[in-house]
Amino acid sequence: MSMTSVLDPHDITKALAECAGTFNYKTFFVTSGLNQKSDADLTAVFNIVDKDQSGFIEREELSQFLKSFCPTARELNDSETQAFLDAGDTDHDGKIGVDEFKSMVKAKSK
Ligand SMILES: [Ca+2]
Repeated sequence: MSMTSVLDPHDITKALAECAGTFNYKTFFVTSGLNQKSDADLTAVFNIVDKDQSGFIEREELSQFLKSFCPTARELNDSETQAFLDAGDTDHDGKIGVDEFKSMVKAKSK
């Protein structure tokens, strides 16, 4: 399973371009089309981001989030990674589980 089997490559490119300066996870989820995907698709995406297959997206994997979509994309900086983690880590265990990931992706933007 690869990102491009779940998401349209053009949408990925567009979403990554929007993150060149500042990463906004809500914008990314919308532009990439992730927020419209099925549970099964989001599980597949989660499993790609969870590189070590631990069942969680840890801080290090989160900083590499954009690289999971395109190897040449940039890393998230510390404050972006922290904001992303804070947004998804509802049980405060310092990592993001699959249900937390899905909730974050599906959350309506305010
Ligand atoms: Ca992991």
